Amino acid sequence: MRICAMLLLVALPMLAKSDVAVQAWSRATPPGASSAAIYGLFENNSSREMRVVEVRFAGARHAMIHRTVEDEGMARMIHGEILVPAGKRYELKPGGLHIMLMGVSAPLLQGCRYEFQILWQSGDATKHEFVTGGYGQMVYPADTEPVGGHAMERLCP
Ligand SMILES: [Cu+2]
Repeated sequence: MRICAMLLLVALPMLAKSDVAVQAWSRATPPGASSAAIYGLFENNSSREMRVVEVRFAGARHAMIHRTVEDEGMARMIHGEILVPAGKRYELKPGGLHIMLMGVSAPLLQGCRYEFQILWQSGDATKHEFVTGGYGQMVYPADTEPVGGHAMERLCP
């Protein structure tokens, strides 16, 4: 019991309440796919600029911030940055800025919610969730039918 209380005291300051509301989403991944992308709307409700330093997702080896650019008619990805001005919105969407998940260990399932973490330049670490739409999802999957009968409310591993 004493150990639990101590752990709680240590863990609490690490996950701050986020000043940035994140409505994140992704696509289901086909079996064998090793990468995925997170998109979504970032809304900064604070009076300071918020910059993402790192994204962590337990289901992937590594997460990077990418921007898709058109280069002589070919789409390619370069390093990007998530910088949300104070009081402003910032959107990550297909064909533009995204969080790239590399080394995805298990397929992302349609109609699931997954937890991930953001480390901010301010020093805050915040916890968020993304929801998964279908393979060709282009916008936030508000009305996605869960595959396999499990509810959208289900938190996936
Ligand atoms: Cu990418």
